[in-house]
Amino acid sequence: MHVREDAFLTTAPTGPRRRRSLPAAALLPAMAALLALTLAACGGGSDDGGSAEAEAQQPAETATTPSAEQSQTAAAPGALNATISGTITFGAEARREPGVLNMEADPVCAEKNEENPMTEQAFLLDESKGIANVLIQVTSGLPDMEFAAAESEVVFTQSGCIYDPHVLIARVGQTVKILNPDGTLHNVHVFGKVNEEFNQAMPAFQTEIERVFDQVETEPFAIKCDVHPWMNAYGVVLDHPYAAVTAADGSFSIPNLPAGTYQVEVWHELLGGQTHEVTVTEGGTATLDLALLPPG
Ligand SMILES: [Cu+2]
Repeated sequence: MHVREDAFLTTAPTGPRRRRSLPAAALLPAMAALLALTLAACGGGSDDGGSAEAEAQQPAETATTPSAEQSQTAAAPGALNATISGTITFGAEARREPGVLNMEADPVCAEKNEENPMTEQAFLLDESKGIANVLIQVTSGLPDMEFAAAESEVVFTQSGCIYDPHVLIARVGQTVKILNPDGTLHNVHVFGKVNEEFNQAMPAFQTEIERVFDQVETEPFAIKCDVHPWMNAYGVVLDHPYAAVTAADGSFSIPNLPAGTYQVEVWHELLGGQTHEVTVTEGGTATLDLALLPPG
């Protein structure tokens, strides 16, 4: 990671092309083979997540056999209309409620949270045990293609003395706008392992800084505030747009994929990570519903 020294980035950086040793000429047969595998193994998701329940369903229309010509069409990486979506829930029988954060160490933070005390962000369950802040990312299987450009910036806010979002997805080269509207001292300590670690104080008067991550880093790294020990978040840096963080109800959606078979990593800071193979057909939606269990 490095400090952006130029002015505010107004044009969206284009993500780098996927580095892959497979020659382009070999891609079409390979994709056709993947499609054949998809058709042969209806409902072909697999689960290597041990006790977690995994389900990766094919849409009903994949039961019909397309012509060879249609197969060629489906294999073309240009058709970006497949979706992987699902809901991540907490699989244990008993609910676990997040603790209320005690912010008395900083009167500014305490006052901001006086009426609606903030809870831990690590374990937010809705009434159906959907878990927020689970990271879902495609980790392999993407063809050699030009990915959609990143938004010009992603915002990471220190608001009410917590980080928002709790799990940050940034693209390589994308501006990360870090805001401090709290009127108190924060510091942003990013524990990158591939990207350079950095630690920058943001006094009350410093309401905005910008950073850029310059390396792919798919293993979530911690982001902490050394001033307020309850403030923590996680981040990844990707060279493609195929990742999501679950919403308050545990749902997620990764759209605009080409048809294919992908390794999809699901990660939660307390419940760990697991990888699932998901096959999705052109125009189809593959469902990845998981019930995560506490480790051990
Ligand atoms: Cu802070």
